[in-house]
Parts: sequence; C-alpha cells; structure tokens
Amino acid sequence: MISEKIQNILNEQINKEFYSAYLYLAMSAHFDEMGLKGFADWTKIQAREEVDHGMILFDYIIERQGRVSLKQIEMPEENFGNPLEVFEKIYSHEKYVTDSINCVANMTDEECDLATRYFINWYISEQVEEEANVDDIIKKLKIFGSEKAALYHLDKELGNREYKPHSYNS
Ligand code: OFO
Repeated sequence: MISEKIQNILNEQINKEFYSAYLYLAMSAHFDEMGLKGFADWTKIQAREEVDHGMILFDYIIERQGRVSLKQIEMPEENFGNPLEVFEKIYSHEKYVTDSINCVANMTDEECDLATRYFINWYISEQVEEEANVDDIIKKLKIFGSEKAALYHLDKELGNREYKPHSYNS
C-alpha cells in the first residue's frame, strides 16, 4: 500500500499528464489551422502518449491499494505562434513535467517507498527522451524554419511518427 503523501503526489501527476494531453491537442488544432498536417499529427500522437502516462499512474495507484482522485483539468492556451514558438513552449512544458517527476522521485526517497521509486524510474527515462526529441526539432526549426521548402519537408518528416501505446513495462 502507498502512503497518503505518495498517493497525493501521484494523483497530482495524473492531472499534469492529462493537462499535457490537452495542451498537445490544442497545439495539434493550431498546427492543423496553419495547414501543417505533419506537425498536427506529431502533437496529436504526443497527446495520446500523455493519456497513456496518466493511465499508467491511474492503474499503479489502484494496484497499490490507493485511491485515485481526478482533479479539474486546466484549459490550455489557444494561441501558440509559429512552429518554433510552439516547440519552445513544448520544451519549457516538458522541463516543468521533468521537475515534477523528480519531485515524485524525491518523495519516494523520503517515504522509503522503493516500489514507487522503481515505478517512477520509467517516467524519468521517458522525460529524458521527450526533452531530447523536442530539442532536436527546435534545432532544426532554428536552422531552417523560416525557409518554406525546408518547413514542408520537416512537416512530412514529423507526419511519419507512429503512435505506439505506452505501458509501464515497455
Ligand atoms: Fe508525460 O511526458 Fe510529456 O508531459
């Protein structure tokens, strides 16, 4: 069984993951309006991954005989700017999520909860991957994001992303 402190922080993390899904969906709609279908697909797939992140936490709380408590999801903004501005917002959001996951890890140490510490390691690795992927796209956008032909090709490249359901052990 998990402690109340761990239960609370995991429930807060569920909310942050579902907010992330909302944010990426809003960004996807924004890209769609701009006619950037590949960017729209990439962010829509990211939204689905964020739902997976939330559901893994949801299932874990239940598995550990805790109580899931779903909080209100904040409304995301709707005006994100050009592709580089959107990805810079994504990067700073993911850094915020990384900090939040690190706080969960710290709390598992404080509570001597080794099972949750082991569980949260998956999220720590996932954040490393997410920040790196976004940084890679930001670098490309900084180099040639203002050239229409290059943006067209990047849009095609991002459109190749495929959704792979995330689960705790994969
Ligand atoms: Fe759930 O990793 Fe992004 O926010």
